[in-house]
Amino acid sequence: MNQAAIKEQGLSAHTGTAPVAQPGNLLLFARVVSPHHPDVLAAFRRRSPADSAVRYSAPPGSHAAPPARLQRVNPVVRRKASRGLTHAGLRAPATRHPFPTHPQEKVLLCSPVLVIAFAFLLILAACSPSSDNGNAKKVTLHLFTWSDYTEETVVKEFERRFGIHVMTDTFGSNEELLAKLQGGASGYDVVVPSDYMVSIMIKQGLLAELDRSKVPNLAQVYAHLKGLYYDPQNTYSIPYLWGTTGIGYNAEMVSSPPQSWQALWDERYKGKISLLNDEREVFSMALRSAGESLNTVDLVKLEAAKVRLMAQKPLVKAYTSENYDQLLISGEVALAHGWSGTIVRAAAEKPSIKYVIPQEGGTIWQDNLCILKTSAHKHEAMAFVNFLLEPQMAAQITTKVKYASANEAARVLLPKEIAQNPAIYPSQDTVARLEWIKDVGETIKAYDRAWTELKVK
Ligand code: SPD
Repeated sequence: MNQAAIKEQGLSAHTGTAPVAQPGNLLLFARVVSPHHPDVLAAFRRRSPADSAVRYSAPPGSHAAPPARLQRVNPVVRRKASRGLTHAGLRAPATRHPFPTHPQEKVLLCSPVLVIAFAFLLILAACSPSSDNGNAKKVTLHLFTWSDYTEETVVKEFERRFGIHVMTDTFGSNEELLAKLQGGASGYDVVVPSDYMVSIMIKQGLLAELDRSKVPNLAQVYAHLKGLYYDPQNTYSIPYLWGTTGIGYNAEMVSSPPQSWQALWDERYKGKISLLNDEREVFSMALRSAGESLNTVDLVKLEAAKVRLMAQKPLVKAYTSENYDQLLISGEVALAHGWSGTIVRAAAEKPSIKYVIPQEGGTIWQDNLCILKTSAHKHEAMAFVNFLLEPQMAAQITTKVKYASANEAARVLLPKEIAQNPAIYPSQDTVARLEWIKDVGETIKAYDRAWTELKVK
């Protein structure tokens, strides 16, 4: 990280700690094998950043690190282990061997051959590209976020200003995010769960408490978006982007603008309807279409919603959260259950596409920047979170992704057609018809069963 950026963020400098060559260690090697022995050289090479344990840190902007890989290898642990550091960043106590104990060893230690070998190894270690001697390795932050949620120029600017790489992986639903983390994906630093998922992740102990003094831009977040039910003190989450769930439609393909969720059961649009591939969102739509709360824990109501969704299934072309904008643009679907920003983006490409929130109301949601408890780069992660909330950056992100920024100061920097677009920044009246998805506790198992039945049958 460059020094100015470190100062700006009040971060402590990472100077690279572990000298590779430890004379005691080298002598221990020398006691048992020749310094030219391939094993000795290999022992040094293993410290190289080009080592396979760390090689997945691809260049910035690359999407090359598959989560499965992250599950297999926690590079931080491996890297620290190879430098003799514990996971907590402390130096592991050196193993002290009784030395020298044998008269022959004393002779060996005095031999000129050994002195030369020792000098050779010291030079080798000093020249090794893996040496940490003063050359701090660039930190790579791993961001796990929604697809189509990143503004590349903003990320590049962060990398340039802070000297930190950012690698991005994406997910399509909160449940996918949670499943990957529960499945052991351990290399991520910053994640972007929605409201109810923040509360679940807090309960499961997955999130780190934030040092809010490192996120001064939190002060610029709209007061009504802070301290929400899922994290009342914003101890673990920083509001990022928010939006609504409604229907995107192609006005050239439907007889009239849909007023009700019932439009998604209209036989005339058989095969021309897409639904989000998102358990809670799909049940929210089905529950609200019957006038129920989208957080019902009443199993009878939930079952009735499932029956309605089953009946609707033959009309549905696809359950997708990732390409319904393209389906709308290409005319493959006429009606898409979807998120505000994604549909506004489609509308920017094809003006006959519109967005509506049905009269029965639907979901309001907020996605949040959180740092995982397992993150090895919490200071850098907080710098990143704060950076994304700089008004200029936040405005740039919203201009691209078309979701409302939580940053109040960003709104005045937005082009008028975004700042005043009611599909992006809905009116108070619209918001009054909307409901937040909440953690339904144990009832989630019934939702999971119903969702699985719907998807497999
Ligand atoms: N393509 C990005 C969409 C982000 C949507 N987050 C919304 C979650 C609502 N439950």
